[in-house]
Amino acid sequence: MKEEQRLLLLQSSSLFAPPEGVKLSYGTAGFRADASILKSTVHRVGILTALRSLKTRSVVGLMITASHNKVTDNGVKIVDPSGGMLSQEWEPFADQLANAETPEALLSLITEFIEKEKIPFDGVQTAEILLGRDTRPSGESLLEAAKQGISSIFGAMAHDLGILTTPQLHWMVRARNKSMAATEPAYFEQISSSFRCLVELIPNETKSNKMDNRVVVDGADGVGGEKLEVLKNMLTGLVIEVRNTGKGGGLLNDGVGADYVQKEKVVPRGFGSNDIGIRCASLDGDADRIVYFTVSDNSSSRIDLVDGDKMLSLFALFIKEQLSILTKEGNENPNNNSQARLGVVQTAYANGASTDYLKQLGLEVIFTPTGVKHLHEKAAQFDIGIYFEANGHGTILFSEFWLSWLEARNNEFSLVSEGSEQQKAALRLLSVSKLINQAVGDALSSLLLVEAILQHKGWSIHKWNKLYQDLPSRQLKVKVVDRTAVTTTNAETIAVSPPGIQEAIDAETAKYSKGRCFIRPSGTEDVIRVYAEASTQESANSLAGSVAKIVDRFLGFGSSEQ
Ligand code: NG1
Ligand code: ZN
Repeated sequence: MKEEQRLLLLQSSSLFAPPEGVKLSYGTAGFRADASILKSTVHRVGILTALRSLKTRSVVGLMITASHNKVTDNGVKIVDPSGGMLSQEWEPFADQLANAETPEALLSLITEFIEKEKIPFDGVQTAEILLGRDTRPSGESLLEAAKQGISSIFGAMAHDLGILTTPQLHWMVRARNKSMAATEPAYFEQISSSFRCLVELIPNETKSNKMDNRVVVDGADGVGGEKLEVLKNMLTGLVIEVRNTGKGGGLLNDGVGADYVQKEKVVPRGFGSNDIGIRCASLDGDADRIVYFTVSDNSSSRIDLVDGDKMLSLFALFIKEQLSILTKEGNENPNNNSQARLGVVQTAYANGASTDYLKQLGLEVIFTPTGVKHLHEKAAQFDIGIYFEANGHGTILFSEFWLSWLEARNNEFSLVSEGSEQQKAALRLLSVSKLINQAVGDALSSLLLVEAILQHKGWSIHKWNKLYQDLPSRQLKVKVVDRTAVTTTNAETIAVSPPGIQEAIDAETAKYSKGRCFIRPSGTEDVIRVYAEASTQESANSLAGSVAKIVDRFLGFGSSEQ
């Protein structure tokens, strides 16, 4: 490393002292903590992002957000050139950088890493980084720290794209590396025009149904509400009312948002008895998750939840139907024998009834550990891979190979059977691949896909919700002395350590009809999570409660909380 470069790094880093006595770790959601202690971490992630760009010789992204966490928290994560999350191999280095105690220690780590990873660091190669942040008040000064980190690497350039949803930034990084327009207008144009195509392709039988085309969306008082206000004006045939847009003085994620609605199963702020019967949805603070709900008839504060598993089921059903139209017999074309490999990916938190439903549709269902990077990686192995976490984070991935095949089929149809049912199915699938974010889960594109499919099928939210009935479930968290004492296997469904705990859980679970229960250490909070399902709500509660006590007995302080 050249002397000027060393001096620049030392000088820049000396302005950002790390917090004392705090060890941060780059988890599934990047670094997350109280915003007041994050400046040095974000500065160092700025440096790391520049190195990532040099190493990959591509444009990468840096997003400042803490998603569904409270407004005083913030976080930072890196977007890889594909538009996905930072490669897991670099995560340990991110931890080391964040926790280096002095500028000198930081510099020597960087020097070693550059050598080990053979990062081109000759000043010839340039680095380019797209920056985004959510609406948190701390975002602006943290973004400044990121810029200073980036500019402490010679030849690194940052483009500040301002306030964005997390999926918008991922989408733009992906687009940039494919030499496509990587702007917000281009994003809105792509998702609104593909939505329009899907609506134009609605079968005449359902078009004549007087479909309820209104949806009310809780924007979590965050960036998603703000962006949806823009997007909604670009759509026809769908009326979106946005509440909790962040403009009315409401506090981000405070009694609002997808995480709150899904976990608490109550209405978000601003919703109540006037909304009974209306189709509602809730975004999280950075708009990468969405759940649907209706206000319950019995109590205006309770909801009937339509979660990520049901979205996955609706999407899988629609895609399967379109694929079977596309590959209908009677077409003698030899190119027509390429059956798409369709796979669905879930985690152990998926409601058991959803898994049964998907299997009954004849689909291949695969389980991975929690965290979208695991689901995404699996889904990418299929021609069409659909993944969702129960909490509403997920998307549909189409392989480049299969999309080229589909484009070619569509071109053939244009020549020989323009306007045929098969061509319409091909066009619908092509539109889905453009509407649904190919980089990460995206609440705005998932919202439009749900709306398009419901209109296509002429279904109400109630009809959709009846695809299957959720098994009653209960999630608890238990504070323990050391959560790393729990290790798991089999997509986190079996606890390998501490010894004896799985046997105790099994013995308890066996007492319940349709009982299923597992524990795992959270990746984002200092707790052990307990998940239980059973045939009634009382028994799910009781099973979760008993297993929480087991966890407490093996590992705890003697206190468990919800
Ligand atoms: P942890 O804290 O590891 O359970 C939570 C969610 C994940 C994921 C991450 C954020 C549950 C049970 N877990 O992870 O699904 O969204 O936060 O990346 O909802
Ligand atoms: Zn989020």
